[in-house]
Amino acid sequence: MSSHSPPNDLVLFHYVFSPYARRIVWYLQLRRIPYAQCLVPSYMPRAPLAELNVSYRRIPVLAHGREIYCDTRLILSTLDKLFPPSEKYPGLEPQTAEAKALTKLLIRYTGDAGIFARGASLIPTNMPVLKDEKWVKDREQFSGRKLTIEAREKGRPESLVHMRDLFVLMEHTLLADGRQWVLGDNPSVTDIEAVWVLHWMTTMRGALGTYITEKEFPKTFAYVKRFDTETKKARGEMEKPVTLKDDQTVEAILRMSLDAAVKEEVDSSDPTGLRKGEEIEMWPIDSGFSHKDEGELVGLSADEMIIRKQAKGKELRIHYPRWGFRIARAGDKAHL
Ligand SMILES: N[C@@H](CCC(=O)N[C@@H](CS)C(=O)NCC(=O)O)C(=O)O
Repeated sequence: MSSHSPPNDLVLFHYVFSPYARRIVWYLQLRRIPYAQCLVPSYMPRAPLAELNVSYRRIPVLAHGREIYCDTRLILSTLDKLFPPSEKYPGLEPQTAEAKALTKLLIRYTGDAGIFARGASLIPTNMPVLKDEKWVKDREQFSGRKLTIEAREKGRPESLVHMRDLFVLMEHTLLADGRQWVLGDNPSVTDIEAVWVLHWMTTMRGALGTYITEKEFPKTFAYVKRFDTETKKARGEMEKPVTLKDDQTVEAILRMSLDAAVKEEVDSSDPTGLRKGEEIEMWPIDSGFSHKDEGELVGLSADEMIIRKQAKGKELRIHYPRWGFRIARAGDKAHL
């Protein structure tokens, strides 16, 4: 294997302090799935993604060969399909119907119901990143809101109260009986959905102030530490990710194949009425919405939309989930 051949054809675009990206890094570690990574800046522009003609601006993004997957929920479900549980790659999927439902609802709660956004508003105002004008401008464009220090300070009490709700949920329900992991004896993807915001908040000095403490939430703080130890142990037991430079990343991805297992099917009963081969635009609804990917619609189901694009004369396919995203005919102003 040359150093430019990503293990398992996987390249993860991320930056190390992205809480969303950690969800994927932990998943790959806990399952011992080797991968390559391309470390990108924490704000735009991101040259290798631009060269690949990917407009989506959020992190992480996962390339599997020339298939580009956006959004952690779609990335996780795709990895589940690509790597069914085996001795080599132990499974993390919840098994019972209740556990599957809990897992889905946890990400709706932490992601869509705003716990992550509350966390972002709790980044202490003395953090260097909030003094970096480029970063602040970038995030204002990303969220569509002004990010002044005064507004952040003013919003802090409300955000702390909302954040506390997550700690109460963990301490007094999911971990109340003293269990090690949400589903019992072993870590699962349900723990990733439960822990990611907790981990981010408890490891960021000053984020929680004196309102949310280890003294009041001992089981929850111990759980986060246990998860951290477990993922570090897993990391030590697997191949280190291969880190590719920007040009190596673009070259490696364009040299790999499209995945023959990806079906180009457009559901004819889809309520949008869109048809295969139409030129469409797709974009996220909640943040990063000014970056739209345009291309030929080749796949549409209740869970996923797929377009075909060209990058440097090569075809690639970009995959978005349906949840939290919008799709429309290119140039159709009616949806704006
Ligand atoms: N729903 C998305 C959210 C991803 C997200 O918001 N990521 C943050 C980083 S943690 C981001 O992209 N921030 C703006 C940026 O890095 O450009 C997912 O599940 O992947």
